[in-house]
Amino acid sequence: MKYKITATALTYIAIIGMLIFVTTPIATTEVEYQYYWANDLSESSIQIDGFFSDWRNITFETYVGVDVAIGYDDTNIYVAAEWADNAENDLVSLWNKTGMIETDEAAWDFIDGEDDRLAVGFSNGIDADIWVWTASNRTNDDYAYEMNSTGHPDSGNLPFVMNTNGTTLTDSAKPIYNSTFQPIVDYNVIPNGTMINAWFPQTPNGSQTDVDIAHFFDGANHRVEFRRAIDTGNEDDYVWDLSDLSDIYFVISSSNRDDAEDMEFFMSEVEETREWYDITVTTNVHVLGDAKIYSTGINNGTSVTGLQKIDAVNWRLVADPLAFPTIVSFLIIIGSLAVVLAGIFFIAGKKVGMIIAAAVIGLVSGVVMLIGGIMYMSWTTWYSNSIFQLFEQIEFLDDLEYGTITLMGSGLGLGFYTPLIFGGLIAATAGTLLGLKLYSTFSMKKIKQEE
Ligand SMILES: [Ca+2]
Ligand SMILES: [Ca+2]
Ligand SMILES: [Ca+2]
Ligand SMILES: [Ca+2]
Repeated sequence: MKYKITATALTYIAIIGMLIFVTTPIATTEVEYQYYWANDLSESSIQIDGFFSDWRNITFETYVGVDVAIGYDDTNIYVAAEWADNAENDLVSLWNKTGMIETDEAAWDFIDGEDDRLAVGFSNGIDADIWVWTASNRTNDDYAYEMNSTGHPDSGNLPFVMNTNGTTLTDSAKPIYNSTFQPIVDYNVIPNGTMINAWFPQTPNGSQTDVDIAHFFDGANHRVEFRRAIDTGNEDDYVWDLSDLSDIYFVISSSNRDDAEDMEFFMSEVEETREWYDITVTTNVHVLGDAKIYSTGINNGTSVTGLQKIDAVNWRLVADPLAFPTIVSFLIIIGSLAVVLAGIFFIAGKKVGMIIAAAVIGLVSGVVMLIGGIMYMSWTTWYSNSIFQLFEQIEFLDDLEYGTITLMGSGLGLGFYTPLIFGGLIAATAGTLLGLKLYSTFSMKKIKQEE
């Protein structure tokens, strides 16, 4: 009699467990919205080598024709930028001697250069750090040229020497070095038609060597990677905390065949960062593969609730027929058959049969959780990659045009752990009962034999 009661109880527990699993959220997830240019790269091990395989999981966005991604880890800030260009141009501007005006006063034409260039930086309206790459050798291969938003360079040797007697290359300026970078002592002896570089490379040092850089041109695209310590220790470098982007602006500028007249560029301000979203997402993945997402969020500090839900989104099951919900569905069908089997045994009064059926139910529930656990990592990866597209359908999030959704935590809700808890309990209890039953059966036989 006690086996009958136990088996009946186990069967009900198994059914209730599965029902709870089917009807409760599979994961309750907190999602924090971050702007694309504040990627936490702690897990990404970025190499400054001009290749972007190390950025493959990071969201790039396009501004002024440049695909750009920005991030940080505990010690560094990183920027990766890629833009289309059909030729690598690296010519600096030139002086061309056209004749003599007076005995010691030559006439010069300024010949525009053709230099490809990218400048990126951060600004808070007061402090700014701008990092410049040029294809020409007026900037160093290993370090970006560093300046502030008014074009004032960081201290230390600059990566170039401008060949001018003034502070500009034009406006009645003239070269002071000859073609071999020697000071010009006699302008008369330079033949007419002589071209002299308006820039010469120089090895940078000091605060001009804080930004590591690497470049690669593949014939169709320039790629540049930058890395700088968050805190360089130099007075002319601001300590940027990209994990708190309040009032920080990213600025960017690029050009094809720049005239190489100066190092000052108009920088486009990319994005304010005052808006910050904390989004709580509850998913309810039914075993047939539909998803419903309910969201509440905070927009600019204002709580936004009562949102649209997205239903009948045939995710996962469509993309991957062997996905988690499908396997769960399959196992639950087996479990249900086992329940029916248990019922038949129950009516027939077969104790061992009921316990075996209960054990099968328990094991099936346990396997649901096991497979669920195995699938969980890929599922959460897919989830974090895909959920932003779903968010875009939510009206209040329409303006979240740029960004990545970071999955901050997995569900601790009943839904996901129900099969483990119920399945584990049932399997353990049923297994123990089965063992006891077999033990007592064999003991009885032994006693009978001894008699
Ligand atoms: Ca790289
Ligand atoms: Ca070019
Ligand atoms: Ca610096
Ligand atoms: Ca600086």
